[in-house]
Amino acid sequence: MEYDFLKIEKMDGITIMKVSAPKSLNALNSTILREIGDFVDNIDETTRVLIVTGDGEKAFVAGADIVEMQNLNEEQGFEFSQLGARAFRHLETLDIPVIAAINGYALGGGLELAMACDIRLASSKAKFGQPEVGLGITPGFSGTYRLAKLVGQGYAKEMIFTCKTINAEEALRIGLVNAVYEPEGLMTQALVMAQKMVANAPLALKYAKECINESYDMYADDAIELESKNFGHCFATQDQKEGMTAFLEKRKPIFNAR
Ligand code: DAK
Repeated sequence: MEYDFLKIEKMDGITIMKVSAPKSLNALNSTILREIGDFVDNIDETTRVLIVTGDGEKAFVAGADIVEMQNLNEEQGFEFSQLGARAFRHLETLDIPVIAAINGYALGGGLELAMACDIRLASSKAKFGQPEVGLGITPGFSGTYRLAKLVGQGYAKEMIFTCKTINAEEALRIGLVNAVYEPEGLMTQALVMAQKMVANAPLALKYAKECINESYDMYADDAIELESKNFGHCFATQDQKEGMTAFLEKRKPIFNAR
């Protein structure tokens, strides 16, 4: 499918998905949300790591599109929320690692998009916030859930209740992002991290991601059981044979595509 608001670039197992609506600082309208949903639903088998970023130097994504949301009624508000929530949940549960390269404003739905990714790398110019209650709404693409999960309820409530915007240094301090780079180095660093992941066994990555994602909402015994099951599944893969044989033969492993 051709996209109006997504730019897709592919290289050596890595795909970059760039949200591109420069006139509104990449704000998410329903067409963009549908396009993200479609892209994630149909991601091809050659993609081993996905990088999500925003077009331009100013914004990752400056939120959901306020122009479109302005006149929604209750039912349409629910549908709009579901569109984003569904696409972001599928992104979060993709069986490959997803890195957000946050190049500027990540506000509202933009921060929610970044939080649906596995890892967040930020430009030193990035700014983060959930300004929804100042617009008369709650975060609608799972921000209340994921922000509290990432930074703890206290700080999440402070950000959401006060609409405070924080800079990259503060985001790093509270664990919202993994690392901060100068703007010109951000994509290079995202690619370096992605290449390290591409070099590892795809099915083992998939099982490890599933364990980390699922175990958050499980009892300890269930989480430990899931890890044992997935550990066992690895021994049915060619990648396990190759990984261990390569180690013993003192060479680099060559892993199968996923
Ligand atoms: N929506 C639509 N247009 C936006 C936008 C947005 N979120 N953010 C920026 N723009 C547009 C501006 O209106 C402006 O358009 P023109 O005037 O040029 O036509 C253009 O982008 C450039 O923005 P500024 O002129 O304002 O640029 P500044 O550098 O002065 O300021 C800013 C940059 C990012 C600080 C500022 O634009 C800003 O505060 N933007 C709004 C940020 C925001 O509040 N984002 C959160 C949106 S609410 C739900 C579903 C989803 C959500 C909630 C509920 N359900 C249905 C339950 C999620 C909600 C949100 O994400």
